[in-house]
Amino acid sequence: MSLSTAKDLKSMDFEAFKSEVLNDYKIAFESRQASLLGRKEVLTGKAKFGIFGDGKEVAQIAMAKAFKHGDTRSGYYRDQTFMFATGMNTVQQFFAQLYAHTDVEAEPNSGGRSMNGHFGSRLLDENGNWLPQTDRFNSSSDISPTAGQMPRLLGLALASKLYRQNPELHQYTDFSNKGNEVAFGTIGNASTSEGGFWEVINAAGVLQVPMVMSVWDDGYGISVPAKYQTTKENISTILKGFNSDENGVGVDIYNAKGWDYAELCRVYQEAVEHSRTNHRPVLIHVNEVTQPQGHSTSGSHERYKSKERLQWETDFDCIKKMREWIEENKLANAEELDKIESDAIQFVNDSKKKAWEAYLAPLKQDIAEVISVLEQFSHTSAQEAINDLKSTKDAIRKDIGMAINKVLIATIGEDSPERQALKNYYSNFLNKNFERYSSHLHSQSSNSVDAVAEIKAEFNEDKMVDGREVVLACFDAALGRDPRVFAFGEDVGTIGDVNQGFAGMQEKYGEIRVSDTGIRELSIIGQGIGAAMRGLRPIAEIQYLDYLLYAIQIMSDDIATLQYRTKGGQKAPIIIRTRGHRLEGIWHSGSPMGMIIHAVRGMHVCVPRNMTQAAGMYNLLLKADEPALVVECLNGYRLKEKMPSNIGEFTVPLGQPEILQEGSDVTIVSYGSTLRVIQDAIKKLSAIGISCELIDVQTLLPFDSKHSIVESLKKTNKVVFIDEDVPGGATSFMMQKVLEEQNGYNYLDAKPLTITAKAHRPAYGTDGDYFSKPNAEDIFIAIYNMMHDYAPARFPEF
Ligand SMILES: Cc1ncc(C[n+]2csc(CCOP(=O)(O)OP(=O)(O)O)c2C)c(N)n1
Ligand SMILES: [Mg+2]
Repeated sequence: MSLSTAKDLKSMDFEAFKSEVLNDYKIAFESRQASLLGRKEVLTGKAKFGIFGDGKEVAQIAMAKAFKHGDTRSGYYRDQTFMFATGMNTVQQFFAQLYAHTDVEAEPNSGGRSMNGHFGSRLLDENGNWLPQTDRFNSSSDISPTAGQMPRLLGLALASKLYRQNPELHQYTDFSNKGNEVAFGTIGNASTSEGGFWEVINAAGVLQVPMVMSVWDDGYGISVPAKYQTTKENISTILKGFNSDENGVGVDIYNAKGWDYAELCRVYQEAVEHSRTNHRPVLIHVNEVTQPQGHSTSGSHERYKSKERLQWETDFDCIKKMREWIEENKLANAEELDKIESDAIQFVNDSKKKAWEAYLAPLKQDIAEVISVLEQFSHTSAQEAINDLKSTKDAIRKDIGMAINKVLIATIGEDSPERQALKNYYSNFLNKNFERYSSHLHSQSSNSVDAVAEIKAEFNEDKMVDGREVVLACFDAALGRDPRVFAFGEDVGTIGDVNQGFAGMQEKYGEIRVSDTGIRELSIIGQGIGAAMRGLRPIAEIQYLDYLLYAIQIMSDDIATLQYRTKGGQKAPIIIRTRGHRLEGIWHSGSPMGMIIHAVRGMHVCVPRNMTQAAGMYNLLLKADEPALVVECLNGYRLKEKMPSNIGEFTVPLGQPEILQEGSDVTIVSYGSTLRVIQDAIKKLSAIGISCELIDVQTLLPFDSKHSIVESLKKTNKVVFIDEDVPGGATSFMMQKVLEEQNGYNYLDAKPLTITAKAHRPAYGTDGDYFSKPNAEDIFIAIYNMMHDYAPARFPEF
């Protein structure tokens, strides 16, 4: 479609103008039809859930007109019209998602993984490499948590600022044309109640980034009206203080009515132009929006909207209003418009049918195939299974799985070639469905962390330096080597972070590369996510591990799911740097590693014991294309380490434990700051003849990819897992990995142990720490008792 602006519309000749308007009407009308038919598909059982963009069509047509190649969207489930108008989705693809078609050609948003209305364009090719972004329209991939699109939006907009202000980035023309791209956000009125919305609006005002935020305001959030959502029931009224004025630049606020095509085109044109040219965040409050079919297929809006409201929604339906406007302005008569509408109905119907047939075709093929395998089987259960499959209307893969399993259960003990053939078929079937439903938790590209070659650290001289100087030298090398690398966080800029890991880096590389942020952990991470999606290499710092909780939601919902939810269509190789485990008090010495690793499967989680290991992990991560969290040891910055001579190059591979000390009686598995405490205990144990093998896992995710720890158990036949997390935290995870996954239970002569911190947060002060966290004495006693149980004669009661 043509994407001329409202200004262009005026200068166009009448025929071109008319044809553009009618094309807009056609798209809006088709989108409405898609909503109406989509809902029917759910109600008749062909799809499981539906949420649609009815009532928002005209505003999105206007937004699409201002959207240019290279721009990016971060929005939510109401945006189908925008996706149609920009060509990022076809109507057929929209229905393919409704049916959960698992082919990314048919369903490019998510390969059938996300429910309908969760949009996203393919930013990667089938090998996981970046596609160009500047020659096309882009959409980041939607998530369901309301306002979850906000943090990422900030980073998408910030990337333009970096690309504009740092001339060294001008070479990356696939990602940006000198920062002229705008990031478009959309959000529902009720979702502006979320903290993330306010955090990002404020941060965008501080950062002055090209972000165009649209609020689709239908007065409700499911059933809850604006009265309970928004002060003064009006988001743009209360945002007025953000407007640029004599006190400075801010976020400029615009208003438009959701049914007023001409006004919407004008406002979008003006607001987006302002944002693009001046790199200014703007917010467009699109008011008087309707939701003709109610919130979703889960219920009807007659339950909570008054008769008057329902009547108003009918009268001010944007498509009805647009049609009236076209007729009033004599751009088309009723007959022409009727024709557009009937063609649109036909087109959407056809698209829906094609999507359904395309969705069914591979299923039918799978069913025919399994039936032919089952037909080889003489057992009665096979005939029953065939009958079940044949009699199930629109059978799905679950039915196939159930049918095969039923036959295998009925024929347990039968050793026939037919049964073997069915077992083979079953395992093939499970593999194919693993690919369909479980692939791409991590990068499968040639830049995955596993693909990066190991380069060992080298040491020319024995000079010892403070640990913080090692990470500093690593960051200095990274910033010097690659203009895409930039770092930011609280106190990262002027003072170079609270522990001086970036000391002097802002002076050396400029404020655009090394910067301070406000205290806003959620959007610090979002800043990194969006920038990483536009080809940059952000190092986002969270000052202390204890404050990662403010960001864990977006790490879990957005970063960790990104590759998975797009079936390899998008990536955000952000590095999150933080420090933790041990220092002082309830909020400066937490080590909630179990909580973190359970929340962020899909990311890597590194727990380096010292700054040299940390530096090697940063070097590796910067060569790879995957997101990771690195938790440095808070009490390690002043400990002395040797400076590697190849500080910018050496890598520490992920998922490879290191044996720090060899021993023969007990295997101790741990990581991070605790290792130093364990080393004290080991000395005491060794003095009385207990030999410990100490293993540093180095990374919790991935965990010991080559199953090396079990080798130690084969020798010691005893294992202890130690950390500073709560009981049953990350130690239980390590235990499951070693005993179950690596079959370590086979080699045990003693009950496996975990030694952890107490269930409460650590108390303040040296004694608080001593009695809250595992100490050398606790560890000594626990391991001694283990040896006593095993060999009481040699090791009498403690
Ligand atoms: C964090 C979170 N809380 C609750 C929900 C459930 N939920 C989905 S949509 C919605 C209402 C959103 O209303 P609004 O932002 O006005 O968007 P609209 O649907 O009206 O366009 C709610 C509560 C959710 N998805 N995420
Ligand atoms: Mg709403």
